[in-house]
Amino acid sequence: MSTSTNRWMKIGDFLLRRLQEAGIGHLFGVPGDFNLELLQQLDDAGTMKWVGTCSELNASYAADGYARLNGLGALTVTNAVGALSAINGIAGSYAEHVPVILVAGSIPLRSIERDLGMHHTTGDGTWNRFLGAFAQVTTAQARLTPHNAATEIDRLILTAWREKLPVYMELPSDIAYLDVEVPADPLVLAEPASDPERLRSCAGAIAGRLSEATSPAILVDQDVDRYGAAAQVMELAEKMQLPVAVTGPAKAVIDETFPYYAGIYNGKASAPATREAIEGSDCLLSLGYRPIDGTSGDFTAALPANTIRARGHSVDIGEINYQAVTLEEVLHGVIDAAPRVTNRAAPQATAAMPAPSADGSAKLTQAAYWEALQGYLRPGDVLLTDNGTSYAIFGFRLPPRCTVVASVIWGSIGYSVGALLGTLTAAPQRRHLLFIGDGSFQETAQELSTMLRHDCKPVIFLINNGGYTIERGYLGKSATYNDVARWAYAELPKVFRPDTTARSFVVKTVADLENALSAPNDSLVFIESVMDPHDAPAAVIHSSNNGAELDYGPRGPQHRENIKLQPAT
Ligand SMILES: Cc1ncc(C[n+]2csc(CCOP(=O)(O)OP(=O)(O)O)c2C)c(N)n1
Ligand SMILES: [Mg+2]
Repeated sequence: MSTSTNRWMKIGDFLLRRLQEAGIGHLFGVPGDFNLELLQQLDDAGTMKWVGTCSELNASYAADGYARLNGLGALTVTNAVGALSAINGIAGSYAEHVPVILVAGSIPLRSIERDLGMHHTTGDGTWNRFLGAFAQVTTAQARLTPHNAATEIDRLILTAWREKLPVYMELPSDIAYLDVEVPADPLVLAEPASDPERLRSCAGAIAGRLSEATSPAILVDQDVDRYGAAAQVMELAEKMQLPVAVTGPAKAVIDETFPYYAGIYNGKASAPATREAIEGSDCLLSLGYRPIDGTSGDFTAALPANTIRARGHSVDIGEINYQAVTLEEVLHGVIDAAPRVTNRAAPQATAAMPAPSADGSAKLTQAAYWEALQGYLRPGDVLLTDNGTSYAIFGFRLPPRCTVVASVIWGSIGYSVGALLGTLTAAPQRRHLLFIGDGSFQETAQELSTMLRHDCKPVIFLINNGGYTIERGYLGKSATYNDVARWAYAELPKVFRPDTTARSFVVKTVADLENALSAPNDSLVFIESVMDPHDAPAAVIHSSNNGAELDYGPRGPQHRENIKLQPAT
């Protein structure tokens, strides 16, 4: 062990201490007999807070939302039945580059060594199935033992933080109370320093290429947020007067009021000025860009030949691949090496949403809804969205210091409800707004009860349109398979917490909506807006229509007459 002084601690206590030293103040999850002993240690120590959730899936979403604002998140579940319920969320964290630590309280080591069949297993004497399952969707895994715990706990936490990916840790239930020798020093979350020569050459080459170009630009994807590099990107953009576009998953990573902010790049689905800034650039600095259908305008993205590709821990410039460089140090180096530019025009501001003429008594439409919500936003808000017509939030022009939490790549509906519990827990002083459809909400609705239990005060904007409208743009415009049961959504706060002070509204007109929006934020606000199943923002319909072509091909059923929702002509 590298530390000069060691001390003795129980394995479970050491794990909790390390999580806390890594900045994690809350543990989400569901108890079971294989993790109760760890929860008792948490209770006895009284340092970390327990946030029990209704389901492990929701705990995994909550830990993800928490990690997005806090830098790391954690949950604990019981063997297999809990872990496999959480695996969808963990895979989402993997796809979305979010560092989450899953502690699975597992069957005792004794049962493995003596071949004793246990509950919460497949009952066939196999012990490694779930480690194997999680190896597919985490960057590191371990089953703790008394002789590896001190090193494996540190390896997994540090790996999650450095890679910005989830990890899976099995804590067998019969070892949490065993004493082991552990380092006395706190865990330090730090990147290994870059190789000095590689760093100098790489930063010099980037600065050189950017300053030789006539129309250089920067493209930001979500890793810029994960690696905490947004402020540096803005500093570089300001120094060299470079337009900075972001991908959808990186919305709000660059402050949208920043003078060099150039909008959301998404291939041919971008605003023309944004597309020109990126595709017309003669030297593009791409930071973590991952082209998928939703970030490449369905594969119409065309980055310039002279594109520098920087990632968390490596950079590609022309033929040269730089290893042993970290994004933060590279950006520092480029800022230092680059000359200040003072004569380049700032990018054109992207147009704000058109204002529909709203008659207060008129039935609420999607157009009037999103226009009214644009005016509701405040600096510093945390905005969460799920899949569905609520994707319209990507068209918002955001005030300063807002954060957007969404799952554009993984896209598991219901994510945003669990994630909201996580963001509320991580940043209770901020205002949190959830934009969600009825179909998504029905997946994970019960976690609203945990928010009410802990007196959280989010504003929930739920669209009640009787089903999966975004899917109707692919197929089944009026099909019953796209319908959901009509719940009394606005009554749920009362169901989940009978003494609730939540303010609930059922909105049917523009005037109803304006009234609901004037409610103070001193309690949870739940705004259920009833809208037509065939009303959807044009951008959402276009994207669904394109998706159907990609998904089903030229012989698919989407070409039948009136089978999919289409833009009004
Ligand atoms: C776990 C999961 N199941 C199914 C889907 C497919 N899916 C994507 S969007 C969607 C419908 C969302 O409907 P709703 O939340 O009501 O939004 P709307 O478009 O009606 O506003 C479905 C079923 C998914 N993305 N994730
Ligand atoms: Mg819906």
